[in-house]
Amino acid sequence: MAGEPQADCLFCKIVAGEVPATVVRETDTTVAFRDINPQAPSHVLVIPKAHHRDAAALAAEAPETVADLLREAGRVAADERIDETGYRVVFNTGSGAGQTVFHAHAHVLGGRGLAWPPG
Ligand code: DGP
Repeated sequence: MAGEPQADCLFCKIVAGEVPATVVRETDTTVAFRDINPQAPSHVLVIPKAHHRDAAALAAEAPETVADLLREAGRVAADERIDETGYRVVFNTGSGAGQTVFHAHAHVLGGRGLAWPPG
């Protein structure tokens, strides 16, 4: 069922505390933790605690949580002090776009120049 924890999902295991992560923020509906393979000096993932396979599924299945996620992305940026220089919020959606973990997550990236268009 949409939103239920999935036994084979890495990010559900991080939410459950079964896989360690460096958590920087947490709310009733979201967790933010440092990416294990940072692509910028500041690289934090913000995820819904409930399992949804990608951003589009999250928006369809739990639209109120999209607002929570984006609010937390902004708070992460402020905490990381990348809000004044500029930062990027990225939802890789589908394997062709680089999604490797199929539990919705926003990448919050900053602390260096960010080229456009992205690769
Ligand atoms: P994506 O490729 O968009 O699905 O992003 C998945 C991100 O998850 C990727 O940047 C690396 C990160 N990641 C993968 N495994 C772990 C892990 O065990 N811990 C943490 N903190 N991040 C992970």
